[in-house]
This record gives sequence, C-alpha cells and structure tokens, in this order.
Amino acid sequence: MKISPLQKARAAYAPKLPVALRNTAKVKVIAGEPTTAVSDVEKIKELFPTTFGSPVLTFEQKADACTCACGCDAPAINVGVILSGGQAPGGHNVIAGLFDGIKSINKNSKLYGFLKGPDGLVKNEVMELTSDIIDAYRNTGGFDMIGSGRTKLETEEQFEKGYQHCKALGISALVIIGGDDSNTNACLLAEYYKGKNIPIQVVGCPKTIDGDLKNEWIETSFGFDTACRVYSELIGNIGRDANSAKKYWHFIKLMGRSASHIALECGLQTQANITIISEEVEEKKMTLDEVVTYMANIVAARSAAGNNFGVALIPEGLIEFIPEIKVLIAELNDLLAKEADAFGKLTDAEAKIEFVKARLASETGKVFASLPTGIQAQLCNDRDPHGNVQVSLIETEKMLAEMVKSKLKTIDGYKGKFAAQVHFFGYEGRCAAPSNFDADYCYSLGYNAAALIGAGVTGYMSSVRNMTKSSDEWIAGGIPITMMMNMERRHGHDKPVIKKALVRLDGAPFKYFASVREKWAVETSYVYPGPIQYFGPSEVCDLVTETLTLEKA
Ligand code: FBP
Repeated sequence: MKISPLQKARAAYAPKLPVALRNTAKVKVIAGEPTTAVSDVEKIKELFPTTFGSPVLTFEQKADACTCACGCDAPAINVGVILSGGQAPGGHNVIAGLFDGIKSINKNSKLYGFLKGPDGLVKNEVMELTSDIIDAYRNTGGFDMIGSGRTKLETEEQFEKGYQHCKALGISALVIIGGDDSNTNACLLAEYYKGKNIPIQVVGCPKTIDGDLKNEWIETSFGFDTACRVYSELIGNIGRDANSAKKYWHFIKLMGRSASHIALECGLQTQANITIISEEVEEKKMTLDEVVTYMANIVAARSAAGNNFGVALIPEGLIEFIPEIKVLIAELNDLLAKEADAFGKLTDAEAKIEFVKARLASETGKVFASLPTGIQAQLCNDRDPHGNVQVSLIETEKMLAEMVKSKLKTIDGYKGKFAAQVHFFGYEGRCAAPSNFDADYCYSLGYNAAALIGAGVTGYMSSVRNMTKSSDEWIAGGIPITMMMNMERRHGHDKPVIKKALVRLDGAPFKYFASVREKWAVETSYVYPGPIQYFGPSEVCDLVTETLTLEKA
C-alpha cells in the first residue's frame, strides 16, 4: 500500500510516556480516598452499587523492579478494544499504547479489536491486532484500523452477548474509547459485569474533538488539540485571504455538536473578528435577532473604518442554545410527530412551510417567520430516526450571513459593501494525523489503560494529567467513572450520565477571550497558526491548546 512520505517518517515517532509508566515492572498503585459523584449521590450509588465510591488511583514508580525471568510475573491477558462515536485524531495511538502496555505486562498478552464500534462486541465482529497491524497505524489519524460506530451499549441483552463473545476469546478486559455517553455506558457495563461476578474489567478512554469530556481529573479529551489546529490553520489562511482581497466576510461554522470549546479555541488561536459562544447566548437569553444585531454592528463598525471584510466563527450547536429557537424546535418536533401522516404527504418545501406556519403557536410562529426560507425548509425536512431536527445539518452559517445582510440595511449610516462566503469545518479535522500533543497523550492514555487493567480495576477512566508540563511531570492514573456522574433528563427519563463540560463563562479561556474580543472585532489582528508541525523545534511541535494553557495558568 502506498503511503505518503510524511506518514512514513511519522511512523517512527516515539510518543512520550509519563515517568510512572516507563518501566511496567516498577509500577506502584497509590489509592486515594473513596470518591462520590458530581451530584445526585444517593441515586448514583443505588444504580452503581459495586463500582460507586472507588478511589482515585495514581501510578508511581517503585524503587525496585521485580526480578523474575520475564521481568514481571503477571499473567498474560487478552484485552478487547472498541472505538465509539465520531473520529478523533489519536485513536490509533490509544490502541498502540494499549498494545505495548499489555505486552509489557506479559509478552504473550493479546489485543482484539471489535469492529465498527460497540456493534462489533454485540455481533462478534472482531480481529486480533498483531504487531504488524499496530505498526502500520502508529501516529496516524482516523479510526480505520478497526472502525467506529454510534451504537449505544445499554441493554442487558447486549451486555450478555458481549460477555459470551469475550469469553470465547478469553478476553478479561475491555477498553472503550469514546465520549461522555460511551464512557457512561462503559461504566454501566463495568457495573453489570462486576455485579454478576463476570470476570471482565472495563476501562474507558476520553475521546472527542468536541472537548466536552473534561473535569478536574480529565484535563482534555483527545483529538481536540489536533482538530482545533487543523481548523485554525484553515481559519488563518482564510483570514489572510480576507485581509488580502478585502472584499469578503467569511462566516465559518465549526464542529462541536453542542459545546463551543472548538469555536473558542479557534477564536483564541486566530483572533478572528467575531466568535459566537453558544453558552453565552443561552446565559444572556439572547434572541436570534440579538445575535444577528451583534454581528451586524461589528460588520458596520469595521466598514466605517474602511474594512468591508472579516472572519466570523459560529459554533455548530448555536441554534439549539438560542432560547426561542429551542422552543420552536421542540414545538416543531411535537407538531410533526403528531401530524406525521398529513405532513408526510406534502412533497414540496413551500407546502411544508405553509403547513407548519398555519399550525405553530403565535410566538413561535413569529420566530419561524423571521428565518430565511432555506432554513425554514431545513427545519421542516431534516429529522433523525427519533423525530428530532438534525441541527448539524442546518446551515447556521448561511442563515446568519443572510440575516446579517438584511440587518445591515436597517443600521443608520451604514454605507458599506457586504459580500459573504460561508464554510463548514468539521470532518476536515477529525482524522488528521495527531499533533505531538495528541500522539503523546493518546499513547499514554492507552498504555495507562493497560496499567489499570494490570491493577485489576474496573469502571475507571484512563487519566493522564499535568499535560502543560514536560512529560516527566505528567501524572498517570485512573478515575472512577461514577465520580464524574450526575442524573440528567434524557428522552423523558432520568439517567445517570457523565456531566458534559460546556464552556464555562467564569473559566479562564472565556474570560480572557471576553477581555480582548472588542479589540479583535474592530482591528485586524489575525494570527496565522499555519499547519501542524511534526518535525522541528519543540516550540512549534509541542504546543498545548490555548484553552488548556489558560485553564492551567
Ligand atoms: P463524538 O462526540 O462522538 O466524538 O462526535 C463529535 C462530532 O464530531 C460532533 O462534533 C459532530 O456534531 C458529530 O460528531 C457529527 O456526527 P457524524 O459523524 O455522525 O456526522
């Protein structure tokens, strides 16, 4: 198979490891105090009777290694690994780290990859991951080694099937690489197996480009760093083009299903003129018109200074955070579910829009009427199998560009020219070759997951922290997943879930951004981050996100 010169050279990169994991035979486990949950403690305790309260674990190196023939008398272990959810740069390195980690425990250990996500476990689609396979994927982007999927592991039937399939292969531990929901389900699986004395450990690894799986113990989810660098490179290039031609406003929607971490990080890296943060819009209860007015005023102010160009960053999840649109979407979901038959008979967009207009309540009807026709049609059309509007398919960037254009006509004294270009950056960043940060972090998370398996624990998430410091100071260990949980209302039921980390308006990254955004809006102070550097001096290769740097400052 032909590979690019970069891929070939990058395969030789040796990711860094925390000191505690550098000699497996010397790993010492330090257990902290019993833990609790984020909130709803009694309920979480009741739902996770055997895994609740486990201590935080930290690995250290003891002075002496064991002296047996293989360097360690730990038995060989067979481990299964699953990639769950959307792709994120570094997934292959988690698997490579896990492979090297279990081999360092005992060279006869085996790693099995369940194919196409959690479905592979349920349907027994699996392959052994040999060193040849692992070596071909070291430091590469993508999840194509074993594939991924969005099936949720949540029913007893799935858990039992998974058990039978693991038993047949002698698998005694599963590593689930996923976001908040997948790790919540990893914990349910751990609880089920432990509660039934089924000898299968379950360990999670924090993945998602969205950056919304983080807390005191999980500093960041992997993939966020690389994805943001790819988007920021492109935004920087666009900023430079805008500043060269001086004739376009670029409206750029950035992936991130609900949280705005990606938009904030890219705004910080590139100093774009406008960065909308959904969490702020919700907090201030801004209407769509207020968001549009805010943007149009910046366009007008720049125009008054002779700058009829700019760059605006829009988080993918924005539409769901605007309170009035949230209400509209909820009403639309109900309406179209109730009137599914009559609505289903309509074929053209115009008829669908009229159908909806005639039935919406008066306030929501006004909001609907204020939207551009294309967006009205998208709100009527794009529904997922659960009957919900698929917000990621709504072209918010286009909607805002159109609405800003109209709004400018109402601004006193505005005489500028407004021409917009729209973009959506999402999939471009999800499978990029991992930056040094993600390559190191992911390899360490996988190696650390092996150490957690070696320590015999279950229901833990692999944690490597202190990542803004040199690898000699990274702290490796395990965090009980129940510790990150609270109860939330999902699809009409109260469920235990890992608390999703939205952008905190009292957090250092947002506060810094808020202190400089007015200047960035009016002045043209773009930063051009350029492409991720894989070779060269540490100051360009070993960067840490602005978000993490500000959070740890
Ligand atoms: P995960 O939360 O599974 O990591 O996925 C994140 C994400 O990339 C979002 O940013 C985006 O909204 C969504 O996946 C897109 O999903 P799909 O790949 O199914 O189109």
